[in-house]
Amino acid sequence: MATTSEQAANALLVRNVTTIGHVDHGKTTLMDALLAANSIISSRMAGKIRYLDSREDEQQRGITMESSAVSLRFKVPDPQSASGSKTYVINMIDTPGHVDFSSEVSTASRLCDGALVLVDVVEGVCTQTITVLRQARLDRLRPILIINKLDRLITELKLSPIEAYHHLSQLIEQVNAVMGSFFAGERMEDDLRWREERERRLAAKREALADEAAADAAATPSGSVNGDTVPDAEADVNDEYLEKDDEDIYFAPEKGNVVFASAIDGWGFRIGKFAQLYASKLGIKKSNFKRVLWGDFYLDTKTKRVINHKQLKGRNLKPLFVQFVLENIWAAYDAIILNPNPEKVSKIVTTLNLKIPPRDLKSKDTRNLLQLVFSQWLSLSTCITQATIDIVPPPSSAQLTRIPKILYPDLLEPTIAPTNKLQKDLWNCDDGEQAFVVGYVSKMFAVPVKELPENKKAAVTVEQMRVNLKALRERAAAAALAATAEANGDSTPTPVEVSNDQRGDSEGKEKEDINEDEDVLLGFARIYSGTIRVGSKVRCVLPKYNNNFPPTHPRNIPHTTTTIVEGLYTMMGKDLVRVDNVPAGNVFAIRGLEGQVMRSATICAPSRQGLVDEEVEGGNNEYILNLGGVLRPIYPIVRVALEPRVPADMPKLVKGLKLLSQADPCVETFQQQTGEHVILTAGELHLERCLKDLRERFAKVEIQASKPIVPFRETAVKGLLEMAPPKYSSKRGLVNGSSVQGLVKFSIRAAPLPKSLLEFILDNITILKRLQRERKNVSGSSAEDEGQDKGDDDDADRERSYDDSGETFRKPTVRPDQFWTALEDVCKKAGGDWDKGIVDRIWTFGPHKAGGCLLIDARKNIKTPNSYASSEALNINEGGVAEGEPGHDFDHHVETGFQLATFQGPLCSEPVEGVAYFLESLEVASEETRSETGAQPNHAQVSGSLMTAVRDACRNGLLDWSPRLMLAMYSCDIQAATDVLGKVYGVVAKRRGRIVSEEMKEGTSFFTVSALLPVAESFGFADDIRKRTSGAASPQLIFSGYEMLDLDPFWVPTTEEELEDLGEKADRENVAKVYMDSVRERKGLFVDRKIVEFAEKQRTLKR
Ligand SMILES: Nc1nc2c(ncn2[C@@H]2O[C@H](COP(=O)(O)OP(=O)(O)OP(=O)(O)O)[C@@H](O)[C@H]2O)c(=O)[nH]1
Ligand SMILES: [Mg+2]
Repeated sequence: MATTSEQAANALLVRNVTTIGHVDHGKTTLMDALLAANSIISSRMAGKIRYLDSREDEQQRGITMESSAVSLRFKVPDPQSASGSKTYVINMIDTPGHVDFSSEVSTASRLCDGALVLVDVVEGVCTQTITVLRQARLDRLRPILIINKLDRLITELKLSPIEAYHHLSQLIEQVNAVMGSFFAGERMEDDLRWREERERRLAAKREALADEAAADAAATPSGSVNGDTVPDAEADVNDEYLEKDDEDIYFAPEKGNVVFASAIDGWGFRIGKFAQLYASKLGIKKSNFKRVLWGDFYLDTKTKRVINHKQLKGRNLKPLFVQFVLENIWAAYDAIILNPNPEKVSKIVTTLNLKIPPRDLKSKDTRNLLQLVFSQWLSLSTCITQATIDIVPPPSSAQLTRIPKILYPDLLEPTIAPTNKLQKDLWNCDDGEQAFVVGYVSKMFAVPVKELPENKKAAVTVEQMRVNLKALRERAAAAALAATAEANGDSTPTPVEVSNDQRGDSEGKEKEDINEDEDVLLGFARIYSGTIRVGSKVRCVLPKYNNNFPPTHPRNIPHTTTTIVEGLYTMMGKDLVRVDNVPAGNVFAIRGLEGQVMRSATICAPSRQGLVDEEVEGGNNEYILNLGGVLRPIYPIVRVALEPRVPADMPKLVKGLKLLSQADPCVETFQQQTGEHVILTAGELHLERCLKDLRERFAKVEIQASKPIVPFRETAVKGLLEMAPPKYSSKRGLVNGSSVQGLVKFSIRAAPLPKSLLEFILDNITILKRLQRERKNVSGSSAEDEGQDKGDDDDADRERSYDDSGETFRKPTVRPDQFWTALEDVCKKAGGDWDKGIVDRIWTFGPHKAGGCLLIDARKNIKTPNSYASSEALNINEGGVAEGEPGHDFDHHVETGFQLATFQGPLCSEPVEGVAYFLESLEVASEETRSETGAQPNHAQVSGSLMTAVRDACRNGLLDWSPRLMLAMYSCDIQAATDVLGKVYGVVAKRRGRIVSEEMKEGTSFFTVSALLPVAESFGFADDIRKRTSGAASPQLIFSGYEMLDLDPFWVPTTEEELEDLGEKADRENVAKVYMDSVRERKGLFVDRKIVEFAEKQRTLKR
């Protein structure tokens, strides 16, 4: 019997693949077909039960929410091997397509070498299709395009074969356009890097030559050396830029990386299949025929030769693909379900040499018949398996290109030479006794303890019997099937019986007391080199471990732990199969990491033996490596506060939250300073799933959730007409203030940033953050730093970093070292106030020292103004304060006041963006005045009051302009048919969204509508739209940044016209004020609201 250890001994026979694609494009349905072929489910149920959607809510909603894995085995005929066949193990991970769960895609793609990219033939390329393709490209997965739901073209859209052909070629073109855009992006980067590299080399060469020349000159004093005469280094350096070939990134049916399928009807094919069927009939070599079966090639009926479109000469011929492929499929659909015709059906069955029981042929259940015919003729599982084996490389060769990319994310070359034993083992996927063991756990998932195979003996035996019985039956059928296929000259991979066999019974005995309801956390992992063994001791390297330092370095010590491997399993969807060891190249589940690993980790050991005790301490450390943390492609943005319905359940909730945050990489949980427990999720659907999990699995208590808390931003603009005259002084935004007893006086001026400047800063915010981090390290505030580094559990730390949650990741537009010069350029272009050398006077950014606000030191009477840019060069202390010089005594407090004011703006205490504050003057009262005032406040009092005074001045300065709220926005693409389009618009408008574009999808009656929608209005949007359009449209919301709501929240109608327009009661309320007040209310701030005291209708006197 095949056990994991045996079958996987040869890593050449392993393939690790994930299904990816937009939501509802049929990933899970496709997996059903594969599971049926492995007799895990019955083939009748395939496509209907969506077996891998094992959660109740997944089944109910028909949406996958968690990725799940299965190990499948297929026997493929192989004339070269002694037994005449080879058994391949295909580890498949099914991922969700909904954007809320896209972190599941990134965790899965880390573990795989290939990807089945599903695209619904009718919906075409959708937002998530692009996202997942990019993910696959980044992780260097070999993709196979699966164009699914072909049946819809026949039964729903009722296209003719030739129309369908054009539709298909357009679709493939679209997908290729996406691939091409990635490639172009990479090339640009590559090109840029190549240029830099070349410049560097040239410079080095010039330098060397100059040195030589100088040396010569020194030897012969009479010779004159002058910089210009240095020979041109240019000519020597090989400056050929090697154009990268982009051929291999595209999908093309003739290359065998495109599958045409209908997962629900259980069929799929690559053109090779049809080439094989017809080549001999036409007397053309199969390989030649395959090259022309897709594309504009035709069969000349007279000469019986294949011609291209130039030779067509106006004749009306059909492309080969239409003639030999599509028409056959269309005919079968027509005869079987569209216009049932038993005679035609039996003709088809005999022509194709299929074995269909007469009972089924006669049955009224035409769908069943359709599936029977097609699954024998164009078996989906056979096609997918064969494509996977052909296209996806085995781990041993895949790792050669994938691991270097993981270790050096900037790498553009396919691979580089290994530099040590560790790398050598990894590149080669070495599973030998002495190979270093390196595995990567990409996520943790929770399994009820009673579901573990070692704990469900009895259940499994019954199950096992069923499986075995079924397997017997299915095997007979499969044999028949293989016979047919072989008759057709097809190399059919036949499924191998599943071994749900129980291994490692000895370990099973050391069973702990099982608490029926408990969950255990398992790691979802892939082993890249060596063999991992149950019972061995391994080292867990946590994501914050820095590969540049040795493991003994104080920075790294907190980020490694050791643990004993308690159990290893291969996965069968929700079932696990226990194994003793797992060799390199496989995907598996591991038990024993609970409490050690939060979410992801690298597992290392020096050999199969595991860690021997003395090695833990020191000695050989070469095997230790961090394969990196999981990238977070989306930021969680929906935030709710939770509390248990029964207050006494609080500890259970806290424990549950901890488990949840471990089991789900995309959820953040922490306790706010107010004591509230808060979770941050990617979206509404994700939130629902988290709450369900908390209630039913992790906390098992009733939980109340607050209304979702949505982030806002505050800003100010120059109002068009309506701005009142400046409030505080003659100049707009200028506010004077002073500390207690007027000992320190200052004036500070707020001004809206020009758009270009703000955009530049926001684009490059990551650079600011980096500068900030570097500065922190230099200034030696290491105590704080260490504290932050220590744990992922540091709630305060996390809260801080998520207070500015809802950032979208923007790619910097400049390199860090060009930041200041580029900033200067932008300022110059902005002109006016900004073109007066402010860059050198930028003191700091805010909030959090890296945000969309500026503090500018505009004091005239100071010698060295505070400057972020130059302090960076000089390494002046944090914050850029040139201490020691007169006039700078209180700078630190001014800065803090600024940070406070920008972190909590005047409208509703949300962060401020796009405002600059100029510190115009700051005067400290002289000693004499101080003594005159009598009672001396101490320094702390002065500085404290100064801080608040600056904060208030900044806030008032902003309000002196026309304040604005900025709303977090979702972008969404909605696909809708023409008849429901109006309703879609209605729903979007009602929720204050706006349509950005609308496009008709060619060849269909579908429109793709792109809209922007405020996050605050988005709750229930998806449901609403689904209801209004009776399920025809289902949008996905993706956070797209902030957008200004151009309305002053304090605005009230004043002129008569406005009053007439809006009515005194302002029926149509000021939306900005409504948002502002709702946030204020939540935060317990002052809300200016008319409260109706006597809610009686006033009578008119006349009556
Ligand atoms: N007509 C037709 N419908 C299909 C086909 N494949 C899947 N479907 C249907 O499409 C819907 C979605 O299928 P799933 O397999 O759940 O899609 P998915 O890609 O796994 O969806 P998520 O996991 O939620 O992203 C189901 O109602 C299927 O019955 C197909 O080939 N033809
Ligand atoms: Mg699914």
